[in-house]
Amino acid sequence: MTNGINRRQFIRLAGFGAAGAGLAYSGLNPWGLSAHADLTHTGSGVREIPTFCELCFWKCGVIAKVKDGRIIKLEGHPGHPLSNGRLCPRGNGGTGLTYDKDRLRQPLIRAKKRGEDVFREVTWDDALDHIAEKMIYIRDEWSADCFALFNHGYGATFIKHLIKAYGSHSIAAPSYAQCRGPREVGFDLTFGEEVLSPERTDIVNTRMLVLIGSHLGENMHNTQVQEFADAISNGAKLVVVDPRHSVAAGKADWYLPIKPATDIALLLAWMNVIINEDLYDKEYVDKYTVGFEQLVQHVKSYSPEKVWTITGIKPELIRRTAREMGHQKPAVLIHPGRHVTWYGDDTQRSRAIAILNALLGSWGRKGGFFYPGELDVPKPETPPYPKPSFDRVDLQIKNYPLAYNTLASGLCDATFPAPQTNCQLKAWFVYGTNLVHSLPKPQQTMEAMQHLKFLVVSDVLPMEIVGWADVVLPDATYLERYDDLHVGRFREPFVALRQPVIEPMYDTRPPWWVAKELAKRLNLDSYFPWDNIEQYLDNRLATVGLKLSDLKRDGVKVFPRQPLYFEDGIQPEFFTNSGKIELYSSSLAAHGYDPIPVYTEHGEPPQGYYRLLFGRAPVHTFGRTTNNPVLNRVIDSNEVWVNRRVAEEWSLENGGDVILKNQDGVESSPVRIKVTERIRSDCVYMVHGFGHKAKRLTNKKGANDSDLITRYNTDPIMGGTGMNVNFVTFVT
Ligand SMILES: Nc1nc2c(c(=O)[nH]1)N[C@H]1C(S)=C(S)[C@@H](COP(=O)(O)OP(=O)(O)OC[C@H]3O[C@@H](n4cnc5c(=O)[nH]c(N)nc54)[C@H](O)[C@@H]3O)O[C@H]1N2
Ligand SMILES: Nc1nc2c(c(=O)[nH]1)N[C@H]1C(S)=C(S)[C@@H](COP(=O)(O)OP(=O)(O)OC[C@H]3O[C@@H](n4cnc5c(=O)[nH]c(N)nc54)[C@H](O)[C@@H]3O)O[C@H]1N2
Ligand code: SF4
Ligand SMILES: [Mo]
Repeated sequence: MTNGINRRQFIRLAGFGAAGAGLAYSGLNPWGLSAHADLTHTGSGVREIPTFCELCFWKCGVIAKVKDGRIIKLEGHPGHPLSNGRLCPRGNGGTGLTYDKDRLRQPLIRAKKRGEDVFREVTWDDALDHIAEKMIYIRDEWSADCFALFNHGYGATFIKHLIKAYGSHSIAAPSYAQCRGPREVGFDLTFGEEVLSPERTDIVNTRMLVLIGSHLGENMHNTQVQEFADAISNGAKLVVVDPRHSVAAGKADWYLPIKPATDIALLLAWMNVIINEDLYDKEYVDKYTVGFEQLVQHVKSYSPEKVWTITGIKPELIRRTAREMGHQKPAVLIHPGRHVTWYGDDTQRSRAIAILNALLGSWGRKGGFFYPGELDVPKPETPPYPKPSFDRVDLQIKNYPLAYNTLASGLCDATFPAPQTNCQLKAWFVYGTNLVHSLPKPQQTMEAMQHLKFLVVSDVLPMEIVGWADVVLPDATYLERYDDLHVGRFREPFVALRQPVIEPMYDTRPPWWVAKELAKRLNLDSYFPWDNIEQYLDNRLATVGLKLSDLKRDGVKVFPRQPLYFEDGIQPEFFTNSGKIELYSSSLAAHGYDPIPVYTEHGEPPQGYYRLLFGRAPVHTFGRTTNNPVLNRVIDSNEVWVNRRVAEEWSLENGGDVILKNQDGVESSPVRIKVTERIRSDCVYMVHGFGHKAKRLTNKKGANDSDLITRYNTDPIMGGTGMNVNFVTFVT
């Protein structure tokens, strides 16, 4: 096992995995899909069918090679802007999901106590009738808003539409309050726009990239990593700020091994140098920003000398890197990161990143942040959704005035009896998110589920969350189904099609079909004014002059590039209170928060404890791929990174196993030790997603970071859950 992956070896394994799996391919087509008669044939009976990936949320274009109804290979779509002809290793290994022998095969209804993971097999009619009955009961007895939807992934589109049509707007994904929410709020407060996904970062054209924790190369979002490699080979300067010497740090011109939780101080010190030495973009700052004078006053106290004592980064290094930023501006990108819910002051850290970018004039500039292309592909008209019966349920308990999206953690909190609120959630529909792994405080999530009247889970594998369901819906995988069109906004706007490259295996069904069938049972047919998905897609594509048959053949249609930067015609417009880039935020001031970010101290690990940090492995996506037999041939477990000096103190041996125990006495499963100089001595690190406990999953190796996250700091501005605040020690 190795973290470095050999691409050629990997592709060979991917092919082997697919061929090695036993297939129960069904030629039956009971829910109205036409055969793939019009798809491209190549010689030797291999068909090449375009679609897009769902192994993570980047949505790369895929070409599936299919022979005799079996997928033999997945390759990058050469014409798709998010893949450029290549997939990341996870995408290559997608067959391992479809052909995973552990897959859910049949709808299930709970047979014993909730959480005991014992079920009986039922028909789709039984399962759907049961769900519809419960949805009506919850709406009649309380209100539709008491039926929440947790979702992640593109398959949820029609389920979301169904839940809104039914009358609930209690809908959330852990990709907001547990991931990029604080970044979007921080950038929106500053520039009046969000960073979005895929990120609008012009990495390929940058002359200087600053990565603050963003571990590109381990975080494998495809085109970002491709552009990162291009930028480096084009000579872009690279600064990596990370307590751990990441893969990206190995490429860096300057590596700053920062003390965890002190990044805001470093960002303010960089601003201090850039302002003091007149290195900022004066014309840009004068023209487009407000609050410069307040910022000048504010950063005075963050001298490199003082910040050295906070961050451990030497003043010369702070000055040297700041000067380089000034020299390379405006083609400098202080990367906004993605998973930014670290310490609870994450909106403020994101604000600090946004402000530094503004000083360097990089927003709306080549090599900084571009303006993604726009494309409107209208959906068919349906009746308006019913009005919510009360204000957002997640905000009933504690208000976060600047949370633009519903908080998954907030919905979980609102499931507990709370007399002061006018609604306690009574039921959950969980689509494509393993809440026991992705929300902090898993014990609390499990307790919340015991309060529910009803819980339905749609998944592809028997994950932890599935074990808690009353009804389990076995989803078709992304390679077996249509979903809604992906209207992508990158440098060019584009429309991409997800289509089945094989028929759904076993008794699985696509989510559009589930949504439409439930709508029938709930008298919501008018919200689904189409007979089958192909008709829906064809009609929607017609609004931009396309036909479904074209996209079935081509997979993607890319529209012409629009201006990307201010210099090529984007009108500088900022949708903030002042209409300018807000270095000083009037919204934050109005709500009683710091209008300019302030560094605040976070607790130190107690004696003998180390801060628990976590991240990604290049071949896995969270826990969703850690059972994938193809990807497990490369990495099938995680390890805990321990600094050499710490390992010596505790007599920990490289390659041995250890149990971690956190500050609340919670212990992990045994995990392999990696003794290394590549991490500071005040923290340890592991990859998230391993250590499954669900009984019907094959791979349970490694330890689960989520078990150890029994505390979090809530972001006071938008409710994000900062999870890097747990400390662990070793059980020896
Ligand atoms: N401890 C800890 N918690 C974290 C993170 C962390 O690093 N550590 N990361 C955070 C981040 S950045 C994010 S974005 C979130 C992600 O959180 P989640 O989106 O919850 O990610 P997963 O845990 O992978 O859960 C995905 C679930 O979807 C299922 N699934 C996969 N494909 C399909 C499909 O086609 N259909 C259906 N119906 N189900 C499918 C998988 O089997 C799995 O059960 O987690 C956050 N939480
Ligand atoms: N292969 C793969 N790629 C993925 C994913 C995946 O599951 N697998 N998930 C995708 C998703 S949804 C997301 S959100 C992204 C997440 O990826 P990123 O946004 O890049 O990463 P994070 O998880 O926030 O950060 C992990 C890194 O931050 C460092 N770090 C921890 N604490 C601190 C600190 O206090 N200061 C600094 N400067 N650094 C710190 C850790 O050492 C680690 O290197 O990855 C995406 N790409
Ligand atoms: S980055 Fe990888 S896993 Fe994510 S969509 Fe692209 S190929 Fe799939
Ligand atoms: Mo994420």
